[in-house]
Amino acid sequence: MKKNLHFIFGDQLSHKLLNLIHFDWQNDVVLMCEVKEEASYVRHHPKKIAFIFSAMRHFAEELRKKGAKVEYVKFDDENNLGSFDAELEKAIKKHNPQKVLLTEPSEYRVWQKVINWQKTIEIPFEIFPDERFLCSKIDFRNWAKGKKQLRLEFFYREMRKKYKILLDKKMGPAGGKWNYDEQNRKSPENNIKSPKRISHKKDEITKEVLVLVEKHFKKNFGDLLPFHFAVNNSQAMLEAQHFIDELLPNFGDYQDAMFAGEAYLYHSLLSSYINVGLIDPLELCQMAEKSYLSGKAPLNSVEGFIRQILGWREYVRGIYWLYSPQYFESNFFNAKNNLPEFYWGKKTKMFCIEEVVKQTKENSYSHHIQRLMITGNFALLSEIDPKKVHEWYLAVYADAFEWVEMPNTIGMALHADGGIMASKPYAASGKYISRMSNFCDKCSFDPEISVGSKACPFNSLYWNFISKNEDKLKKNQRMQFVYPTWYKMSEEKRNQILNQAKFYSEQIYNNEL
Ligand code: FAD
Ligand code: DLZ
Ligand code: SF4
Repeated sequence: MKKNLHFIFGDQLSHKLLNLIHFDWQNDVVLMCEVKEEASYVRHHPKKIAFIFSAMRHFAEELRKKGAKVEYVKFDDENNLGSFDAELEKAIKKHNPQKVLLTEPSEYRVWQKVINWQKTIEIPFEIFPDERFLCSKIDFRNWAKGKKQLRLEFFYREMRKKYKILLDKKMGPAGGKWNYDEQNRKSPENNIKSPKRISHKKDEITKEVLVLVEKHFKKNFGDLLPFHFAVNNSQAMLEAQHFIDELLPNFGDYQDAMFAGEAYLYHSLLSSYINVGLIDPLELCQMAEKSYLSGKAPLNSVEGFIRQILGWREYVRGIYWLYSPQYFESNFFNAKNNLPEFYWGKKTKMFCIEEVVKQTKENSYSHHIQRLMITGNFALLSEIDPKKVHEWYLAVYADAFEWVEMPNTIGMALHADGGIMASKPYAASGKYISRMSNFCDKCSFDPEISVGSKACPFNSLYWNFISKNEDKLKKNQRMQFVYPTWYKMSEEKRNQILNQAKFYSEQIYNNEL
């Protein structure tokens, strides 16, 4: 009896993969490999590499326990050839399979490899859709067809109906509204303190991986230790249940809040687990819905959480595949600056940036509003080249895979796609940051001041951005109140602000801010 070879990538750690459903437990072989090419296409945070390698090794063990033969190539194996191409070729030579089976990779880069294998390798490939995603690429394309604007809200409503999540008896939205976002913008309170998070005991597999990562990746930005990540499905589900029971009730209220020293607030920290396959996104939405139906969590929290997963997560994946590869080149504002060194931990006087970068370095995590309104907003206002910003986000976060990171960075944070994803740029001055966080209380700059030595850099950079991009933004309906405010200022004031922005831009360029 001839065998098949199943190639499983590092973000496909799910027993529900369609190719595994076709697995012949008597004969077939699984190939998994830790390769230099994947571990270094950007300088990934050490925690991210440790998490992925440990989760891969645990998944391989689970498959072995179920009776599968697994060809697992460790990063420091002597004969590791360093790339998917070479390891696949080696495994084919060794096992002489009838066919190679795999689930479509999540990223365009790896998809190009698969296309190339089909052309150059003589044995047949069978490629399965990735059904962990709740909207297929074709369904998204069909939804997008003929639409002038691809707005999340309408896509999200379709997804709620398709999966019958949070619907009333008449198939309308539970509680009468589809979206409770306006209830999810509470400012932080002074004594905010979120519940303690679950930490997992490190087993021998994780300990071995930590030694390996320390040896090979210690020059990458980020702290390897302490390492708290779940590395298998049962640990990840413990975290999911803990989130649903202890944190979800407050998730909505504090979704947009930022607080110094509180990196996680009421966010779930589940993105990395969902993205690599340790948690099934639909199951998680159903757990959240159950919590609402049993009266444990309020609707604004549950709807807000489900919208992120059933809505945003699927929507950004749809956008990524609809517009790849041209999306990679988007640069609507023609931004060309380098990423300042303080994104890599060099000291800055701006407390908000310093705090978010510090949390990122320590945890390989930062919550959505910090990614969008602090590091993302600053990159937008200071005209940093989208490719450089994209590489930073892809490197530093444990949940970063290009299909989800790129639309969020290029589209949502930088508006570099010219408005495919967001109807207006998420540009904001220091006043927004002051309202949604306690960062400004700890900063030497003042969010109320735009000119002078105490002026918050976000303020003048914001108006500079508005002024410079007037031709691109003035006609935007959602910016209609911005330009009258700018022109209501005296010419002298406007010039002072623009000079201040010039001063700060030079400081940023010289890494002096
Ligand atoms: P929660 O706030 O608890 O949200 C619940 C879940 O919803 C998340 O686990 C995630 O699966 C999903 N979700 C929420 N927002 C989004 C979104 N905008 N897009 C897709 N899924 C979403 N998310 C990633 O998974 N990987 C990335 O590389 C990534 N890069 C980002 C870059 C930028 C510039 C921005 C603005 C956002 C990015 N996001 C990314 C989206 C979001 O910030 C993270 O999903 C979220 O912070 C993860 O933390 P959490 O699990 O605690 O999320
Ligand atoms: C992110 C990552 C890293 C750091 N290393 C590996 C690896 O060595 N082997 C592997 O199979 N996957 C790795 N990954 C995740 C892959 O980049 C991910 O599977 C692809 O992005 C799929 O498109
Ligand atoms: Fe950031 Fe400005 Fe507030 Fe300082 S004053 S924390 S730079 S927004």
